[in-house]
Amino acid sequence: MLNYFDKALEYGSKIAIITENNTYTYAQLHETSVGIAASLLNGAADLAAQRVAFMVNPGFDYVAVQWGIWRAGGVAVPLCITHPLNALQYVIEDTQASIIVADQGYHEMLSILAAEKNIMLYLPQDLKKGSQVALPQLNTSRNAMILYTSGTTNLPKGVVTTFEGLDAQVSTLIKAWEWTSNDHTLCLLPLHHVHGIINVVCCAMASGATCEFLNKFSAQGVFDIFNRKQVNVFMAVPTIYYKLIAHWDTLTDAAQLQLKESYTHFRLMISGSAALPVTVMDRWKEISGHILLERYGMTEIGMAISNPYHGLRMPGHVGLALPGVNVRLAAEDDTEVVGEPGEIQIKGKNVFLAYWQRPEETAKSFTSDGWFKTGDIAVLNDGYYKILGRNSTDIIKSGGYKISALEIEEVLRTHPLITDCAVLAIDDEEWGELVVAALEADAAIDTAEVNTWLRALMASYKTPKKYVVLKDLPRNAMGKVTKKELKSLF
Ligand code: MLC
Ligand code: AMP
Repeated sequence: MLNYFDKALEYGSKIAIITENNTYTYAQLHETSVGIAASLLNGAADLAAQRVAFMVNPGFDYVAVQWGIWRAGGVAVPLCITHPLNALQYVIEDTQASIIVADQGYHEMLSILAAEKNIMLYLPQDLKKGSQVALPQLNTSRNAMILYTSGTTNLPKGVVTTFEGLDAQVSTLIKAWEWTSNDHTLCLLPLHHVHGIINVVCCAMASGATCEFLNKFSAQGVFDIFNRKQVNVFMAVPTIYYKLIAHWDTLTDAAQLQLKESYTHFRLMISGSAALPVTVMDRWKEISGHILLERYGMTEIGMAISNPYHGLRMPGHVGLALPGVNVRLAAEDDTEVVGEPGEIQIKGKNVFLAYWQRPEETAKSFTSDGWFKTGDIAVLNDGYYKILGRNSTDIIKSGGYKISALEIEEVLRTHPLITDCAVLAIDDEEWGELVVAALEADAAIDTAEVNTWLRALMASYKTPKKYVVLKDLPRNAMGKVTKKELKSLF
């Protein structure tokens, strides 16, 4: 990771980033990130692992700010650009960020919080003007990034990764998927999660490849870029492939023919972040001629398991352990199991350092002999891992986003007309899983009003897509809500 910066100088005039309005070379990225680092340092020798939160749209400024933070010795905390203020505030306060860098469009929302908390708030363009100063020498064991992930606790946890960890996550993918400086990828994923940050942007930048950005996903927008025949490596979540297929079906024969030609230009198309339905894989092959490469990962570990670049890509399976990543299946007592389903446990330099300021949570997520417990259950078939499910029904995956049922329940219970509630997932062809909620409330409660109220408090993708209202939620003898029973109501 730290040697990206020197490599960027070597790549020099090569195009690093393409946005809707501009192209930027590696030399520009290098120079701009030095300026940003100098401004962030503001006379100090080293940010000394201060957390710098940044809310910058995907594109050149995002990467330049990320690099600038790292080069100044800060810890990069990317904020989700669609989160409402209270969700942003949670991350800013939890990380005790001392600096925020935000695009103009987000300044108004963040300015009161920044002033109240005495946090410096900058625009990316203000920072770019920094002059040349000596930048700190960074050790790879230093903290580099904190990403927030929902889990089995009601509040999201910050996942801390060091430079060494990020390096391991990136280098295994460059090797396994054969990234080179001739590659040209398209980034349409959000940049506060590993899929977009590590697999797309960091792998591209570390390889001297070109990364093109599409800021607002639309199937036609993707196809327009494909038709330019420059993109040759593409990564997305299964929902995106579903949406691309649905749009393809509406196209004229001529438009389909044009796209078919553009697909011959690709060398690799990957799916991950959620289970890829075999029906989507088959249909995509029919349309594009490409066998999607499915892989498995997690915020805490980057990628761990992948179908091979060369060789059999087994439908319904996530593949084999990536180079440098140790994978085992374990029983509930954390002993290894062979030939039967078990929890995926991971060891390797790719594994995160800790949950930010949560030593107990961190300790609980590792076995006594240092394996990270993913909570995902899998089985090995002919040497290929197949994901069977998760050991918690409170974790929901919708369109590739991980959503905590407990987090939503906690907020719903603060509504004055809701006495109790249960949030659960139902299967959905397009989204993988859909969030739904059962409310214990007076039947007269207006669920549309509840939804509007909730959307002011959390990202809209987390809000339930369906509600049922019950006088009493079904409970077992212990008084615990029986979510399985509720599922049938949807
Ligand atoms: C959007 N909506 C969703 C949703 N995304 N609802 C449920 N689940 C989702 N994932 C809803 C919005 O709330 C909105 O509702 C409506 O859909 C339109 O919103 P949008 O923003 O215009 O949607 P769209 O751009 O079409 O987004 C779909 C998507 C997006 C698939 C492009 O969800 C996405 O980028 N997903 C990828 C997430 C990701 O990167 N995950 C990786 C995590 S890392 P309304 O009511 O307002 O109309 C990880 C590790 C690993 O998992 O292995 O990679
Ligand atoms: P996140 O915590 O957002 O990084 O999401 C990680 C989770 O996504 C994993 O723990 C899995 O449950 C799920 N996941 C990622 N890739 C796959 C895949 N290919 N198939 C099934 N589940 C996946």
